[in-house]
Amino acid sequence: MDDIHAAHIRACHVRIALSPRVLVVGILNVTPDSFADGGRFLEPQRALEHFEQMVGEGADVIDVGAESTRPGAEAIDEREELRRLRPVLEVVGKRATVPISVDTRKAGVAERAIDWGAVIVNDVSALRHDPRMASVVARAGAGLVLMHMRGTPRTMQRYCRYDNVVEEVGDELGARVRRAEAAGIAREQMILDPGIGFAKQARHNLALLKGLRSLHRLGRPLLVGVSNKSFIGAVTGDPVRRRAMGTAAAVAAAVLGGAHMVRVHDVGSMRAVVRMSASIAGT
Ligand code: HH2
Repeated sequence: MDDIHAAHIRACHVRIALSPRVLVVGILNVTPDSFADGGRFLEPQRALEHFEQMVGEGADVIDVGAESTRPGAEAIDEREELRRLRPVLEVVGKRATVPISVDTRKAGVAERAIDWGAVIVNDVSALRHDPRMASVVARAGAGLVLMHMRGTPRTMQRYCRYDNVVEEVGDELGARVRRAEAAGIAREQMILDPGIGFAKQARHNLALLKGLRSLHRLGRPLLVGVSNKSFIGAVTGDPVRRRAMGTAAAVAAAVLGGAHMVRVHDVGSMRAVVRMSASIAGT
């Protein structure tokens, strides 16, 4: 990696972490099987069009993922993950006007994605999956999303036992922050995420949204991903294609609860929800 790219990476994620605005992270899933948009953007041309559309709609960051992490999902190997990411990241990576994050648990994928232009690694395993991930992130100086989960996407729903979910998620995230720090990653690089839908039942997700502000004790920006998730269907009875209104309410709750970034599929609509709820929160 050259010095200019390294400086660009640092500048991007520092700017993100210090932003006074609530940021909208647009989701781009180049997968055949994601729960909400699987198969829609697997074809590179369609993925690139969707990328540009989200930029046009005001996305502040775009999170590109090639492996579904929905409950029960089977893992894919590194070659396949890179095969899906490459045609998108090679085109937009260094030319995009917004920072790109890569949603991966694999160090080899993160490394290539950073070479192609990603500035943030969104690791839903919070460094538990790949022992090499911490050194890749530390060396690149990239941003790092540490998300709360127990087990793996395939097994996580076996581990939904909590006495006090808000406190336990906070404590477990705190432990991941310390682990990352011990591996040479600066706190300034980290963004924390309570992992809505990961090793949680609907009532845990609702409690986390209600109690979100208490995670400010960890001292890092909070990213929250509620978009179209099944806890919304559990409350409203809506199938995944009809969860826009439930998503809007959950995004508003996250913003009013102190989220710094929200991860959404529909950038255009949710940007308005973020602006409105952030204006109310700021008054
Ligand atoms: N949710 C999903 C995937 N990655 N990363 C973070 N940091 N936070 C989240 O809440 C989160 C995430 C699941 O959503 P999606 O990417 O739409 O689905 P799939 O995993 O099926 O591709």
